[in-house]
Amino acid sequence: MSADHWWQQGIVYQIYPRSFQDSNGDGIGDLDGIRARLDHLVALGVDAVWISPIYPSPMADFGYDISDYCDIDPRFGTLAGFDALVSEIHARRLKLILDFVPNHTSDRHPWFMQSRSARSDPRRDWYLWRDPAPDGGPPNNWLSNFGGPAWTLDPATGQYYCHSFLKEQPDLNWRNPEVRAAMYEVLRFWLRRGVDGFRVDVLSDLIKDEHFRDNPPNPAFVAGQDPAHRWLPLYSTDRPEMQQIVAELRRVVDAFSDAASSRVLIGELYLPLSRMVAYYGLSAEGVLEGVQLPFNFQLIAAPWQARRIDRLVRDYEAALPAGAAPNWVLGNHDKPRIASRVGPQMARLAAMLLLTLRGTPTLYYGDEIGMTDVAIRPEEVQDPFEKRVPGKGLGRDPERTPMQWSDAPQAGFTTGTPWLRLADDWRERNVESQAGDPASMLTLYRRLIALRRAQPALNRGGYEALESEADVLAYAREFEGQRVVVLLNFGAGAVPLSTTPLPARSIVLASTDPSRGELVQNGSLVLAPYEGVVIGTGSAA
Ligand code: ISL
Ligand code: CA
Repeated sequence: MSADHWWQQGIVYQIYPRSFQDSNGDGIGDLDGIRARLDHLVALGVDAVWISPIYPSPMADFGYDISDYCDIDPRFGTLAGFDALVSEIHARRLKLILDFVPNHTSDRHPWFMQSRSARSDPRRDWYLWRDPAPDGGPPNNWLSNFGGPAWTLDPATGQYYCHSFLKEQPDLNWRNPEVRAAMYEVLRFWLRRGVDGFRVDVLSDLIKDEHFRDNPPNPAFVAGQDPAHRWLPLYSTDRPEMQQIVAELRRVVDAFSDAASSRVLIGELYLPLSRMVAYYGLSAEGVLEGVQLPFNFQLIAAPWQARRIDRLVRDYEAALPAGAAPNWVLGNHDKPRIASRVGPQMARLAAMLLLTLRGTPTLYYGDEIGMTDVAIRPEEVQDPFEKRVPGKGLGRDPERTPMQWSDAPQAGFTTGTPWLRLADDWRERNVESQAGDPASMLTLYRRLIALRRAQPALNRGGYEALESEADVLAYAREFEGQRVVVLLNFGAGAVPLSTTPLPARSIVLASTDPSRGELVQNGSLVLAPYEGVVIGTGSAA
């Protein structure tokens, strides 16, 4: 496998722009704010920034409802400001990945306003319009991911339109060639401005069943859980026709790639493993024609036990088509934060796992300082999902709170009132306080990232699962004869390692335990509770 592309060797950092840095005191993060904080990314050592949507939007879903694909929302900045950001990002040898939201527009997008204006409008077919069922109800049983039916009646024209999310997010009709052409032009617009790739929102859902058949019941559904899971999304997700669209998207982006700068597509896919890897688009000739990185979210749902994660990594490695680039994710703006899911000690282990597995890591802003989910009072809820399906723990505000930069007022995020409350711990937990602390989460992240960069075995090497004892996950990474062994103790007890073979003349290159030294005595080692170590023969980072 050639590992020459930046998106294979690099590390992606996700910024939720509302919450990263406000530059003008309105309490909402913006592009100038991001520009002012690029040095944090450089010090951290990441390679690419993915910014969640920054386009003009009524903000019904905080930017995932787009009313103009080719401009910047005034709350975030201007196109000129965007161009300045691109130059500064590139000047720092970082890459920029934008969020591309092809499944739906805002209901305020001119395309939808035209489409809904009359059945005879030339843009009518750009969206999914259907007659009511015989009883006047929705055309089928499909559900919105955010609660309620996926259909809303437009009384003026007497038809329902489909929306996989809010009614303010009507789904585009990707069977219509004009829609495809228009959306490919959107990609070209940003590629010409120099962006290095796109994270593609809900990639699996663009094409729906041509007969709009009812989804079948989900046998695993338990009353009280997310109501959207009542049916299996058989006819609304991951249809066979998706593969052709994915290949088309890839060709659009590839046309802008050259030896000096290859552009990347990252697909957001919540699918079972065998279906997720299909989005690499393996052709009959053995060529990968799909997205280069179908997001691998398995660590987000995984039970945090060594044996379970060992199995999951092996299965993933085995399922990858030849030449496919793996990737790993611990969290994002839709899921509870890793530090809250597994606790502060295990979050350090999780950082080591993310940064030593084979494949591109994506890091969610704030995780590098161990930010946790923040309880949001009912009267302060911002997320439309929580508003529509309250009290089930589905809301996404807790993982979207402002970045904690320092112990200055409002954690240095804004001089105004933040759009969402800060975590209570911001005076102690922030970038400034952790930067000089050898025991901090930030120091651990910086060290692991530097080590990954310094050790070809970690960023380019193969993956070899190792047998190990107790609740320890063990694997080796090897590149051109250089071997690194990773040992992660998921258990609450100390583990004297006796069976895992360590490289000759081993030293500890990194540990989650800041008090651990370099020495490995007599080729053996006792792992502390929840300790992870990287063992190799080079010098420690
Ligand atoms: O159904 C899901 C997974 O089981 C959801 O997580 C869903 O796939 C996911 O929420 C899609 O997320 C993306 O699209 C949404 C937006 O609200 C999210 O923030 C975005 O990441 C609609 O654009
Ligand atoms: Ca602002």
